[in-house]
Amino acid sequence: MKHKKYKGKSTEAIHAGETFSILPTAVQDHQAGKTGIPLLPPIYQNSTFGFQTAAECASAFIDEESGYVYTRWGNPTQKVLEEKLAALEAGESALATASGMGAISIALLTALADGGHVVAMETLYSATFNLLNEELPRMGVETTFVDATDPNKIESAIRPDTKVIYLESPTNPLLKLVDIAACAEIAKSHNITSIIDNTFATPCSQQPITLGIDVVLHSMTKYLSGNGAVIAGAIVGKKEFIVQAQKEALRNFGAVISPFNAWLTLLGVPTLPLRFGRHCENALRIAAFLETHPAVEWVRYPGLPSHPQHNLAKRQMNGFGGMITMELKEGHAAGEKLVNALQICTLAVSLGDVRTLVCHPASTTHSHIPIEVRQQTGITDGLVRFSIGLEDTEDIIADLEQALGTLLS
Ligand code: LCS
Repeated sequence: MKHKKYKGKSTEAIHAGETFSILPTAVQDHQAGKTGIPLLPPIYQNSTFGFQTAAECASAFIDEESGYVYTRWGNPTQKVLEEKLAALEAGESALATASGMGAISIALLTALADGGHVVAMETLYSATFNLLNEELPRMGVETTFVDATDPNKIESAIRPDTKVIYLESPTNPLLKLVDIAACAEIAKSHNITSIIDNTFATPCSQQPITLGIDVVLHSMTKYLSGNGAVIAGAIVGKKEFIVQAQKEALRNFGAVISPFNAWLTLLGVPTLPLRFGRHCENALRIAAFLETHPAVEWVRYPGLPSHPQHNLAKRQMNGFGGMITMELKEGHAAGEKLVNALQICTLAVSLGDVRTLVCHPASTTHSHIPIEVRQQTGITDGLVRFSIGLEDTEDIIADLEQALGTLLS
């Protein structure tokens, strides 16, 4: 796939993927002089595609790049989105999926098609951890979890049967970073597939493929769509890997994106660079404010000099993102009190929304996990995670100030 080279991310987010030859009806109508070109791709809301002759149908089966047969195998609306994603992540090809977990599962099933062992970052999004720790072992795939903030620990865990190095940076919810270029180098030197979940950073902040990573994953539910309207995911990588993922695991396990969700995501992507810039600006100011508050024990934000990997963040990231994690001095009770007192910040899971979302894992998402296990993985009682939205900074700070104030009285 060839991409036009644009000078900036915003132009790319708006124009990449608009190769109208992949919109069959639109281009035919345009060529026949019947219509102008639709500037927003149509939603091809159909499960199957009809043919006039057996020969036409047979050729679509053989050359799937030029023809569509069945939406589980591909759909023109999905294809426009995929072209845009490949351009944004500087990858050869992309595959949109039904969810972020769909993307992670399909990428792992593809890279582990012949079985093997995984070396993974020890703190990952919880469902990813469950997939590696509970689901894949049932299929004979073992994972060694290591503190990948030290790339040497990855190298030491590699076995002769290791097929995948699996990373997230920044991690959910502790915002730890990995040195992406160093990890990619280790993977290359051992001929192992490197995979990274780039959901928190987005391609506006870092493009792991340009740092040597093989496969980039996204939950497009988050910043890429940005509208809080869809569950969607993406895999970006070499064409050979993407074609294999599409023809084998995706097709057979069925985690396909719906044409409508692909279209809704396409509405969000063009404003990603603009939104991401604002998420970053807001988050940096809010993180600095939180750090000075007497009810707060510590704040983790890659853009703050207090982040243990701030130098790596400055080297590797172009914008530190919209996620902030902090620890309250008074623990569990303070966490509950804070989320109850907030008025603009909304208590909700997920992230990357236009609204500021707040979550207190100990009383919600992680309440069923024994306290010793939570503490081992850093999910402490006073931990609060913010996905800073696009509201005016002053309003978010005022809301935080009044809610944190209730913890001091
Ligand atoms: N990767 C990361 C880093 C995530 O944060 C999530 C979801 C996923 C993958 C899975 O994406 P999905 O299948 O939901 O599209 N993170 C969530 C969170 O922190 N709260 O709710 C969902």
